[in-house]
Amino acid sequence: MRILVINGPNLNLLGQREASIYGEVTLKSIERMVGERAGEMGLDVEFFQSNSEGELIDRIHAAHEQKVDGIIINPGGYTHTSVALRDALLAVSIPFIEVHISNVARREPFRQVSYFSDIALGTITGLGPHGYVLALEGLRRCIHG
Ligand code: CA2
Repeated sequence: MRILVINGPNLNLLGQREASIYGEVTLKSIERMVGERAGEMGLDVEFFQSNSEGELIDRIHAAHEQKVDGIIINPGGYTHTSVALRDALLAVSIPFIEVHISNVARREPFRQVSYFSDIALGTITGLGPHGYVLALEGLRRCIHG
């Protein structure tokens, strides 16, 4: 089973700024943690981060060609704005879980809208970096039963 983990804009800054909201763990160490758990679970996992909407869309299209079975995505700020990224996920029909590190429900009103939640298998929010590991487990269960 092949899984792709996608992180959107500014998440490359994790662990370097705004630690009070996003914590002190870097994206590299999140990827290491998810990679280790995927290894234990016998899953193939790849990681992609971009600050550009077009690159994120191109990566989702490529995932379709690669026959990726499931996607874990934190669309960052695009969560609340990007019809184009939503359309890309709909176009490839790859099941995905939406992850947010912070509890968006507790934040500004504009963060209460997600262009992804209604088409995701599920959403994990507010559990910090561990949310990505939980998403991996959820994805395997949803896809494999
Ligand atoms: O909580 C999340 O994971 C978010 O997707 C993060 C996005 C935010 O726009 C969403 O509303 C919720 C922002 C990512 C910015 O990440 C930073 C990390 C460190 C320092 C600065 C920004």
